[in-house]
Amino acid sequence: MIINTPPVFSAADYQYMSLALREAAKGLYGTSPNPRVGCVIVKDGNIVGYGAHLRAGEPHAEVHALRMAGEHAAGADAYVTLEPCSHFGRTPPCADAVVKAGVKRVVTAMQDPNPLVAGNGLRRLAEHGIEVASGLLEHEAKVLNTGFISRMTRQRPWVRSKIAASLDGKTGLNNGESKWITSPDARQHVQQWRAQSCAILTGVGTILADDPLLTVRDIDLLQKRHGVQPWRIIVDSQLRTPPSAAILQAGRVVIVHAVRLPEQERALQGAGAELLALPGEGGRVDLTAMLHGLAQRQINEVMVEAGALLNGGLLNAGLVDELLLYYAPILLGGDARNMFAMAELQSMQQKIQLQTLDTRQVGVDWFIRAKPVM
Ligand code: AOF
Ligand code: ZN
Repeated sequence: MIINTPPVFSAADYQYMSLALREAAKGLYGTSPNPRVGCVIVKDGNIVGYGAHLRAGEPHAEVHALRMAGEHAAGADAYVTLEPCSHFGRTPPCADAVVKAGVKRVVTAMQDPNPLVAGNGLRRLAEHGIEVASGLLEHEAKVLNTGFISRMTRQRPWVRSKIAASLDGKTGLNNGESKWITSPDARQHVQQWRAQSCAILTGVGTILADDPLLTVRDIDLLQKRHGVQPWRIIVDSQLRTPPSAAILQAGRVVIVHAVRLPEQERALQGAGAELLALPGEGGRVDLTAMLHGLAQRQINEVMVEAGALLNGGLLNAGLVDELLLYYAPILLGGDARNMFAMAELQSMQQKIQLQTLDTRQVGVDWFIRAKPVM
């Protein structure tokens, strides 16, 4: 079997896979719940076809590329950022289409973590005498599909907590005032994270304090999402969300609660919300169960835009995969309004270690992307 031996790739292989990854990135905002996948087909050193998966239910990347290549696909090399699928989903198996087109060699960046595929696609190609190699620019392909991989392998979405704070780590004033700490540039940056998320997660405290919409406002980004707003998920153990809350107006809202209050539940459903009852310890929502519930709803990537309580709860439970921190060059002082509700540490050994993934200036603000080291 060729699949697990590390093959040696040529410089041309790297080049074509890079192009396939650029194709895949076209699906950054629009393929959910499917992965972002790109494909490039090369015959005698010429690119004869390319394509990306753009929307669930529509053709996969390989199908677009094969259609463009037509008869030139026979004897060609295909570069795909994900193992071609072998199952009937909303669309028929790509592996069969690749075989039928007479492709000679298939290079993939990564295996499909979907248990319905998981190596079967590559195996099917190899069984038909197609030369198969996997693992080229695998890291880049995985980064593009962190959320999909997380849902398939951990049965929970990838969780990014976004927090805007002053340089002394305060998210607002004690009197509740919190608009606007960071600059319009930072807020535009945030729009891109929102736009690539399947859901925005917040707490009822934020709803009561700010009455936010948590929608994608950027028209171009919303268009790339086919006009579909991300789900908005509200953690609201005691069902305190008012049915008049602005967030309910745009639809696609799930309220996750712990108590049962039939009348309030009916009022919120009447206002368009879906309800998910997940009672946990101390009358609070079980956050781990909630993330599993979101994965069951095919949510790959979650962005948390919440206050210290929910951010702290998720962090303490080890459920935050990434922090997106925006620091404004201001100082706010005070001794409340921290970024995370966390118990006072007794020793430095209890600290939460972060691994920095990215630092950059965004307008006048600083952006730090970091990963808690578990
Ligand atoms: C590929 N190429 O471009 C994509 C793949 O419901 P369907 O038919 O769209 O199938 C979705 C599954 O197919 C998805 O969970 C993943 O395993 C795979 N996605 N496969 O060969 C593509 N988007
Ligand atoms: Zn497919």
